Amino acid sequence: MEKVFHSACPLNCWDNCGFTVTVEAGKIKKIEGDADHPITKGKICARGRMLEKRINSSKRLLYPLKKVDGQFSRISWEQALDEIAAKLQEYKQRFGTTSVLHSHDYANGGFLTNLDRRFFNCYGGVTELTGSICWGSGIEAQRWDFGDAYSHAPEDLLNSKTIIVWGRNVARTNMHLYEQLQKAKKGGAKLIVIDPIYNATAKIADEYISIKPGFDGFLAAGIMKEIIRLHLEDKDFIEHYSLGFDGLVETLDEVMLEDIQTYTEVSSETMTMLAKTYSERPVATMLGLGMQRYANGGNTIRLIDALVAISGNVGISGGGANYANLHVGQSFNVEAITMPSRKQASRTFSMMKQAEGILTAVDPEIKMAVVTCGNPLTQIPDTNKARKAFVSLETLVVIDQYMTDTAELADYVLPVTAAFETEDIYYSSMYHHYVNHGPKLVEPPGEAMTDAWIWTELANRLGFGDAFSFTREQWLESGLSFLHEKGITLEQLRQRKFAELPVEKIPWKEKKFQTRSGKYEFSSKQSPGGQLSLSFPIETKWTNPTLAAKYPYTLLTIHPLRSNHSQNYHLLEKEPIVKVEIAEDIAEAKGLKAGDQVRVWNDRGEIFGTVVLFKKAHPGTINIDEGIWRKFGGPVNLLTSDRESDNRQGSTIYDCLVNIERN
Ligand SMILES: Nc1nc2c(c(=O)[nH]1)N[C@H]1C(S)=C(S)[C@@H](COP(=O)(O)OP(=O)(O)OC[C@H]3O[C@@H](n4cnc5c(=O)[nH]c(N)nc54)[C@H](O)[C@@H]3O)O[C@H]1N2
Ligand SMILES: Nc1nc2c(c(=O)[nH]1)N[C@H]1C(S)=C(S)[C@@H](COP(=O)(O)OP(=O)(O)OC[C@H]3O[C@@H](n4cnc5c(=O)[nH]c(N)nc54)[C@H](O)[C@@H]3O)O[C@H]1N2
Ligand code: SF4
Ligand SMILES: [Mo]
Repeated sequence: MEKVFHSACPLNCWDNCGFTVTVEAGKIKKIEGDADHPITKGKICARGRMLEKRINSSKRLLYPLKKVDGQFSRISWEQALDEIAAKLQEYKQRFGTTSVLHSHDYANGGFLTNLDRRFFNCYGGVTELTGSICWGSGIEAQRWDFGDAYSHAPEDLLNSKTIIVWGRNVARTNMHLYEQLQKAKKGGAKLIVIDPIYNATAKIADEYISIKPGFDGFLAAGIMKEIIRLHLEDKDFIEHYSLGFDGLVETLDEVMLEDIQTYTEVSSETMTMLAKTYSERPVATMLGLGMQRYANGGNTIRLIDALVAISGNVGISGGGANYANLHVGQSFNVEAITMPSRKQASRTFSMMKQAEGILTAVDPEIKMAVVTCGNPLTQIPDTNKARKAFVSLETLVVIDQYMTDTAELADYVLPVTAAFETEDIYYSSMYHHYVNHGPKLVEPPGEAMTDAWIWTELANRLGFGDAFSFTREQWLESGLSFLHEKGITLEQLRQRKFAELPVEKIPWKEKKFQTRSGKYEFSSKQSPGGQLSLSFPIETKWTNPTLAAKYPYTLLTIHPLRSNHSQNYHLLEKEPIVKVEIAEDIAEAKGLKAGDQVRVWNDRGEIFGTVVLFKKAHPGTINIDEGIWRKFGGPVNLLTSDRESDNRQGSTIYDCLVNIERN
């Protein structure tokens, strides 16, 4: 007999959809959208539906594996846990706890995936990762400007006169925003898309502005120069609620509009048009993550924030510099789960520099790494360096559902449950402010166990089992403790499927900011961010002409349509290939046509693939989607750099010059 249950999408995504899941004879049969969900309203994407395949696939890891003489063989949980615990004990005694690295990303939005941090804190504190390849530069930038990164509630978009989608691939990555855009357009709002790629969102825009990758900060500066020249700035906001406007003006004075036109390859008329548009409030700016993955990423977001602020679009309905919504995550008691007070030692590497850290750390060296919710061999920059680093470890433990590029290098691979095989709550600090509940619906295959069980078993062996003697219910309840007074409890979530979190719908409405000064900080010598600067990406003809002569094209590596990063490629019906999308001018210059086999390379590596012509892409632009497994010819991170961005919290993976030739 079929039965239908509620659940939620676990994938790292803007949308955090509500699901209905059909179960028959103990198996997941079908995943659909939950029509009751107030934001996602019954619609989900192919990645969500494909979770059925991810759960039921015969390629799932079923047993603990140990590598001996280069070959994996099945071992018992008892043996795996005893041996891993013994290694952890040995490294702690011989070298200290920071000789162990915890490498992770955020592949599963379940709250209890945070228990990995509890484990490593109770162990004594390991080498941890800071910053983020994903959104790090922009988050840090908004902390400097506003004090935190908050967005307007999705429904507020319908109050906007103009919506500017700036570097977000909405139709592909954020489907419910795409629906909102269509609705807003029907209601009369104007849609402008700024992106080097003429993507599906650009196609529905009233204006599409093609920009040279990495130069959005300059574009924002150009628009601000025009706003000031035309006396369109919001003087009241600047005078009463901000700090450092003079510093901003000084920065803007450093560059002429003509130069901005040259760098951005956007006309000055367009900048004037945008200046006028921004002054006709309310304008909602929907920032994406693409444009901050450059060496100047922090300054880029700061300059766009400044544009939103001087045009009077902060704290008003229909406005906002909407980038992420950390207020969502702040609703949960994360510390109750991670127990930071138990940490005695600490060392950090940035997420971007984890391979470099493994290769160069001394006192202590990194002896062991444990990978959770991440696939660094595919997803972190500079794959050749990553491979060298992860291979160099004495002990590598990977906890995953599949034999990924990273798992293949491991000494121990531990099979973990997937969503629907265990209860959790799901939220995303990216778009909307609802938390969703996901019950346990089916038994895991083989001997796959929950992350929580693995940590508990290891903790028992290492003598801190007391910190793990709780049930899943107790942990979930303590994570929800800030919300109990609002009536949000696990029991309530189980019954109602989701809950609206007490998150400000129009952030900064009172114009009281969370910066040290309490004001919006454009640029200030006292502020932690200091002076704003107009800076370049690092791999350009302006900053490195020799490199640009050798590698004349900009490589973007955007998120794939049908996969969440590396999670779905191996489940697609047709075996994936590396598609090399090239702008028309490159095809012409190199005499390439669709279907040609090419090599794309730079000093860091090379990748081979098949040409796809990129209609109306910004001249000189190539894209290869991220996430492709090594066995399918990837990953494109073979070409990207592990440099950190200007504020050191973000990656520079799109700041990447390459060359291309027929293979
Ligand atoms: N289908 C799908 N959806 C996803 C994901 C996925 O893997 N697959 N991943 C999820 C995750 S973790 C994230 S972080 C989000 C990311 O969501 P997005 O921010 O939408 O995605 P990105 O692929 O990072 O790139 C966004 C856009 O930035 C543009 N871009 C690149 N460089 C520049 C630039 O210099 N200037 C401007 N203006 N635009 C630029 C690209 O052309 C692209 O259109 O998506 C989430 N949703
Ligand atoms: N070149 C390039 N590189 C990029 C990006 C880009 O745009 N271009 N995007 C970056 C971005 S935005 C992000 S967010 C990162 C994503 O990087 P990752 O999070 O590393 O990538 P994923 O492929 O989503 O997932 C990693 C692994 O987690 C496993 N997993 C899923 N659920 C669980 C669980 O419950 N427990 C455990 N232990 N494992 C689980 C999956 O099976 C998968 O193998 O990649 C970054 N890398
Ligand atoms: S991947 Fe994103 S859009 Fe797709 S179902 Fe999951 S949350 Fe929804
Ligand atoms: Mo991400």
